Formats: sequence, C-alpha cells, structure tokens
Amino acid sequence: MDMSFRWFGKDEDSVTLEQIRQIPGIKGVISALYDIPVGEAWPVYRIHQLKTEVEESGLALLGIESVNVHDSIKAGASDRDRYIGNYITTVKRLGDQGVSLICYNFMPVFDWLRSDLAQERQDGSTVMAYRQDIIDGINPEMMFSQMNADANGYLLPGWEPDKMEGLKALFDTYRGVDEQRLFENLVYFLKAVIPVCEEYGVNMAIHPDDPAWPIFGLPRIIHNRENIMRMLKAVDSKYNGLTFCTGSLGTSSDNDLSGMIKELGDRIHFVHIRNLKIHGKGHFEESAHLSSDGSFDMYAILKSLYDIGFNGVVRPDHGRAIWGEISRPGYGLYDRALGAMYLNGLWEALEKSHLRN
Ligand code: CS2
Ligand code: MN
Repeated sequence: MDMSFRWFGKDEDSVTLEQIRQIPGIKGVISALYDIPVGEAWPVYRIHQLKTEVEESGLALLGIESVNVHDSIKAGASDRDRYIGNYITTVKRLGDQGVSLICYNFMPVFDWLRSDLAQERQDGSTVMAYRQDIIDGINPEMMFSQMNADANGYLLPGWEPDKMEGLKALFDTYRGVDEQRLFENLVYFLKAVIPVCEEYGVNMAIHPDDPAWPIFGLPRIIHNRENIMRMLKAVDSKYNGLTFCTGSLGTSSDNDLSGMIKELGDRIHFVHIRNLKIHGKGHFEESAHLSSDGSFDMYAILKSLYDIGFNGVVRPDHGRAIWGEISRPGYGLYDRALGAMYLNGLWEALEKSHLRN
C-alpha cells in the first residue's frame, strides 16, 4: 500500500510539499493541473513541470485526481467525440511520463455536495456535513453561492462559480438523460479510453458518487455494489477500475464497505479513506478518521484491503478543520496527517499480526 496525500498545487493549496514530506510514511502526492479547462488536452510540458516539482521535493507523483470528464461526454452530446479524443491525448501523455493512475468521476454537473462546509462540533473543530432536508429546500444556484462563500477563498472542484452562468444550459443538455442513458454514455467513453489505458499502462479509477444518490434531479450511477459491478463488467479490463472512497459509498448504510472491497478485489486501484458519523438516512457529518469518532469500522476496512492483497495507492480523505487551521474545506494539513498516521498504524498492525500467525 502506498500512502499518499492530495495536493492542489503550489498556488492553490495552503499545504506545501515540504510539509507533506514530513508526514511519516507518505510516499507521494495525488495532484492535477487544476487550471486546464475541463475537456482540453493537458500540455506535455505542464505534466512534466508538475512531476518534476513533486519529485524535487522528494516525493512521487502517484496519480492524478482528477482528469475531469466533460459534461458533453457524460450527457452524450453531439460533440462528445472531440472531448473523448482530448481525454485520450491526456491519458497517453500521462502514461508516457510514467503516471499510471487516473481518478475521475461521472457525476453530472457537480462533484461532491454538502449542506454545510463548517459545522461546529463539541470540541470546537469544524467538519463538512450533509442534511437532505436542507438540500431539498435549496436550488443549485443558491448552492453555488453558499459553497463558494464558505470555501475560505478556494475553488471547489465541480463548483466553479463561472459554471453558474451556464447552469441552465448545462441542465438542458441532460434533458432525457436518465440512469440508463448515463450508463450507456459512460460505457461509450470507457470503450474508447480503456484500450489506450491498456497500451499505456494507466489505471482508470472512477470515483463513486458523493452522496450516494441522485441530487437536484440529475441521475447518478456509481454508488452501490450492483451499479459498480455492472460498470466493471461492461468494459471488462483490469484497467477499468474504481476509486474506493469510503466516505462516499458510506453515505448510504446499504453499502457494506468491507464486503464490497472483497468483491471488487483487484479492480480497486485507489482508496480514499475517511470516516462519517451517520445520523440517519440522508443526514451525516464527516468525522476524524478514528473508528470510534464515526460510524465506520476502520480496522475492518483496512483488514479487507489487506486480505485482498491491495497494493495500490491510498490517501486520507477529507479531514476536520482543527487547531485553527484555515484551508480548503476538508483539505487542511493537520487532520489529514493524523488520518494518514492512524491508517499507517492499522496497516502496520495488520502486517505484523499476519507475519506472526
Ligand atoms: C474528492 C472528489 O474531495 C473529494 O471528495 O474525493 O472531489 C474527487 O476528487 C472527485 O470526485 C474525483 O473526480
Ligand atoms: Mn473521495
């Protein structure tokens, strides 16, 4: 297992590569070229620059999160082939430079959603939280304003304020796109991209929907055992895999996280680990990684990964805001570093108890 840390680049992150390097056990970072508009091919020199910058700090570029998929591809619009062509160019260029992991998602229009980016807990820390009744009473435009106002000045992927202007048109492109159509559009995309991944040695790892159900009337199709298996079977190549994100799949108590890990096996290329405190259906808050702080059994999750022989890339996911740190919501240094240490500790115990038995 390679422990990694997400890094948004030196202009966009409050956390530096030097700080990340001092977290014990971290082998590398997960990053992206955040300023390249979605749908454009990534320039070779920019990929090279990113990789060099990371390597010069003593870390490795372990993967990209995300090479985002243009909405024309997701909606199956008439210009999708052009964007798929650009995507393939990016895959080839990343593969050429030794990057072998791409995380992406297939959520229409938005990325992850929370009703509160800084809910205060009893100990004075703040966490991101979700309440369906609040989301039900809000429209996407209001949501944009709220998420951006509360993001400490950072841009949240999927919630770029300029998107708001074209939002109506964007929703219109999805008219008639139900779950089945969205699935077909995903398969169309994968059938074009996966053969290139096979040739260039690049694993595609789709990120599950967060939360694990449709929002704002838009379909979502990657959030439970059945629809993930269906996706993996539709393009049955090892390179067509999954980012197993506990905090996304775990928003629904119907998902048995440990059981899913065992079933998905070697199609899991990337793991995001965080814990949630589930208060009820459609109501949760993020918590510290420690099992007893939330609703998930972290030991069981790591043990399942250990049992399937997982040797891919892991990262701590969203953390709490603690010790007065101001950062991009969910992506401060302190709580994610604590998370990484805890996960490393569980992993060490698993390895050593296995050796002893
Ligand atoms: C991430 C997602 O911050 C997060 O919760 O897990 O934003 C993730 O990067 C994207 O969905 C992947 O495309
Ligand atoms: Mn995630």
